Amino acid sequence: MGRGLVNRLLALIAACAALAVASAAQAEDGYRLWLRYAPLEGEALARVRALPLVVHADQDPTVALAGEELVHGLAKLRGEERRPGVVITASRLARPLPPGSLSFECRDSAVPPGGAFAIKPADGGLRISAGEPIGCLYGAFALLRELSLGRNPAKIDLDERPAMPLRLLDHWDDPNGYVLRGYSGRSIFDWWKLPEHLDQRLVDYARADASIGINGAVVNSVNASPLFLTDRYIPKLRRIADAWRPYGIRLYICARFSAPKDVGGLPTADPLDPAVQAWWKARADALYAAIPDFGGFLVKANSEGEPGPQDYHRTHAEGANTLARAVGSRGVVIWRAFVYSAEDQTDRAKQAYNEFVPLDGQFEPNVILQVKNGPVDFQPREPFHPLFGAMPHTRLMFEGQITKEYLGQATHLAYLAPYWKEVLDAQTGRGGTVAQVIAPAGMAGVANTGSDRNWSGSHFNQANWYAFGRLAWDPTLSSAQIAREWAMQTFSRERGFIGKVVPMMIASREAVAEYMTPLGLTHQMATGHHYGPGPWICNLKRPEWNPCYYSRADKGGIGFDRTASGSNALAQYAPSVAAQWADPRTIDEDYLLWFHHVPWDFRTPSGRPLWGELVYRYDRGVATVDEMAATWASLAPYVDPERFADTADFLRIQSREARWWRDASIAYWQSINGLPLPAGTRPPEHSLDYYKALSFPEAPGE
Ligand code: GCW
Repeated sequence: MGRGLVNRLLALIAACAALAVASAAQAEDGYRLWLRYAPLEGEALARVRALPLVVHADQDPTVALAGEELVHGLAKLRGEERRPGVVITASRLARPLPPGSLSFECRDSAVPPGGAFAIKPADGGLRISAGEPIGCLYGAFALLRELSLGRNPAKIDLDERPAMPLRLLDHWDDPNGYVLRGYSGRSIFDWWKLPEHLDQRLVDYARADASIGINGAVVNSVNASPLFLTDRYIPKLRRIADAWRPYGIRLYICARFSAPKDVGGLPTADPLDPAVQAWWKARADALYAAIPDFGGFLVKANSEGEPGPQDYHRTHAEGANTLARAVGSRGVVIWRAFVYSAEDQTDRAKQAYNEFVPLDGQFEPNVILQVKNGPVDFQPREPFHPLFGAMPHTRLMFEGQITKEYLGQATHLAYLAPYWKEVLDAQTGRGGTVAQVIAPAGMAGVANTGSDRNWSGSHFNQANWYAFGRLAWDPTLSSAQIAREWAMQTFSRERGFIGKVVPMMIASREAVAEYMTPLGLTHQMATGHHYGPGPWICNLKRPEWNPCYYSRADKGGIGFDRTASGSNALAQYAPSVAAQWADPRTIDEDYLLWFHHVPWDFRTPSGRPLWGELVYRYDRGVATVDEMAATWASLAPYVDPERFADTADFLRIQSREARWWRDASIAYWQSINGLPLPAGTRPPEHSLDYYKALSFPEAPGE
């Protein structure tokens, strides 16, 4: 081979390699989340090109990050390679800025602290002002979001402040990297390699959180290992806290209540024991010495076998207060209200209220009670938790589950903003909506992040992380608005895409509720994995772990009587709220079987008997999933091939499994009520025994 040919071949190989790198760089694997800043087009592009890059580089690391983000984001939106921009220092900012500049004022006493910001036209350009540097970072992300949505910079005029102080993610991650109820790979925290090695993913995570206003994360599971309270873990925690600080993310840990015994060498963990109190104080001091802005402790106590103050005949308040005094004004103790006992067999849905309402007023001021959205457990639909509004002297925080343990996990598409909004917007009848009740505290979401390249197990599950942050920032945002901004930033701004994908997202959660647990049924998932149907399960050692406990299905009817003739859980709600749900003939049907046991031939408002209505709802859920799959198929022209195919595959799984849910459930109800299927109904594909015999050793477990 002649030298010329060899050279040409080498050049060709190099060119191919370069192309491969370029296309790998373009690969849409979901890692960039909603922060893709895809190039604008047409007028929007021209307008953003006209904005000069002028960035005020303060000494503060958060302001520097805000500047970086703007430089990076604007360059991307302009379709340019990354450019440094024009950086002017704090001292030079006093000089007049070039007209049309984009500038920061991050210590503006006219703007309140705590993340608030304003973006206003100034000197022919725009100024982001904030009371504290973190407000500038939020402002930078907000500006980039507005521009990404195609907004005209000349018309941007924002004045925002977060609706609540704590906007947290709770990670149910174990020290060995296992994520409880995690469906997106392993933990993002690699405790084994920390503190020396900090994975870049943890920085990218903090940036994504900051972009939606999240300001704290609890790094370990509520079923807590005491390891996190040992000296050995302090440098690991510090390394993360240092990396997160510029993004405004405070680090919290779950504290195992028995830690004084487990790792403290004490004979007891009795919260009233002075040695135990001194131990907690010393632990808090050690944490604050390493991490001055440490957020505090989250505690799951006396719940599902976790240790707690009741092991020593102390109340939850006595337990919480011991930790709260140790932390003092430096942080908070978030105490979970998710308790239900094996002994109390009245109604699981009533137990948290019964346990905590009598303690109202007994908690230290830095204790916050964290209450799940509904009284049972993150089901596809639950009425709001009766504790909201019932403890006027205690700060209550909302706990939602982003990870979708009971809503199809990684594969089923369910956009959760409508779900959370249903609760946040609910009138408690005791001083406002749930969103108003929690405003002095905040919201925590059980995170869906993991080591998967796309972070959340599926591309659409990213929308739930996004929506959670946005709602904690502003619960008055509509589900559609959040879906729209997420989809535009994550996939495509094209009208043809947005006009179809947003309604598809909005319908998705209702579809899941209908093919899994229609008409207010609850907890019909199989034991362990909580993914597929198991309505027949009735032999678990704790009655309230059994689906049959919740359905109360028998020959005579179905549903849980929570009225005065039953458990009377209804009485835990304010009279105005209880009145809406008291009568099975007038209740919103979505809650019918949550509150009422009704005969199979009960006439529903639709005119159909209950059995017919139930089957109708299962079918409608299945049909909606089929429509979602068809909608997605029509969106191929707008979406990159990787993410298009991933989503199409998952929708195929969801279509098949929606039928599984419907068929297995109907087969089981029929075995109980002995009724024929309503005319024209497709019979279940298999026998009940077939569904009962299915087992899934490969499913993510508990
Ligand atoms: O949703 C249920 C889960 C448990 C979990 C518990 C809780 C951390 O099935 O795995 O345990 O709730 O919230 O404490």
